[in-house]
Amino acid sequence: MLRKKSLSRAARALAIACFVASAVAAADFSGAAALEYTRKAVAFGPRPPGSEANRKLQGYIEAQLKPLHCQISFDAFTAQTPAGSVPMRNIIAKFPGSSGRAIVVTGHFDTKPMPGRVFVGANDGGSSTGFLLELAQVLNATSHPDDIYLVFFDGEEAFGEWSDTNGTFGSRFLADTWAREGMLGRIKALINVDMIGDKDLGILQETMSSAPLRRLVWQTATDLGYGKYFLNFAQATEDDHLPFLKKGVNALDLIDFDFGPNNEYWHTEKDTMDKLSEHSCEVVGNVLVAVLRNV
Ligand code: 1BN
Ligand code: ZN
Repeated sequence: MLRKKSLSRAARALAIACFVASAVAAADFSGAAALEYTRKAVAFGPRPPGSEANRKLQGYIEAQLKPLHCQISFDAFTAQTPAGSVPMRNIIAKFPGSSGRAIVVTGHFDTKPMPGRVFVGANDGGSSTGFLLELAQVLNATSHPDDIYLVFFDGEEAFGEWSDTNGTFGSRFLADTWAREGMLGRIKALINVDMIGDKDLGILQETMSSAPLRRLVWQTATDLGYGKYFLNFAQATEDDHLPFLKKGVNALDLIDFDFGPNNEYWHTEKDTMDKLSEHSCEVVGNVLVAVLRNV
């Protein structure tokens, strides 16, 4: 009897160990999966705000999030752009915690409007979308004390030349919404990812970003053996973190802004899937998953 009981105890312990191991395995960030999501997003073709392809991609993002344990909301607005009024919509997935505080990871899904050219933005718009969709899978399988928000921004790109009022349409709108709602004070950290799929990965130190948050990310990368991908090179770069930074949020931009020789793939028809790698997505994914635990 005693023997039978201890056997069943052993079996239960083994079952629990297997369950824990599988939960941990399920929580690993897969660069291959992130790249596959990216490929699906890019297959919609050029995805400028207001386009049919942009709407179809929104449907795809929503369909991937729907089966997960997250609350999906939409932040729709009409942006005044140099090309006129354009409907835009951010997609927000909240993975609830219990601490009352929040961590936000953001990226954009739109591609730069380039009339007459086929700009598919595999890295610029595609990789951030694929990255966030894979991060959603990881968060779905992991417990976390803080609310974690994943935000898919529309309208990051400028219609023509970038300026304070042309570009970051979605992030400016959400920063205003969250300010009104009293959400900004709950945010421990906001990290934006952009162009992180580049095969030749090199993330610059964005100088307007929060220095302590940047140090945490760089230290985490070094600890994981990924130091060489997180450069010593520092440069101010405007992106979707900026509207939040301007409102006092602890925010950081992770961007590889050296895409191809002399950045020649950036905003050109050369920004295609063959310039990306699973490994680059996985490096940034593993670093961010570790940072989310320690921020
Ligand atoms: C990043 C990717 N950005 C646009 N696509 C923001 C940016 C705009 C970065 C102008 C540098 C210059
Ligand atoms: Zn761009």
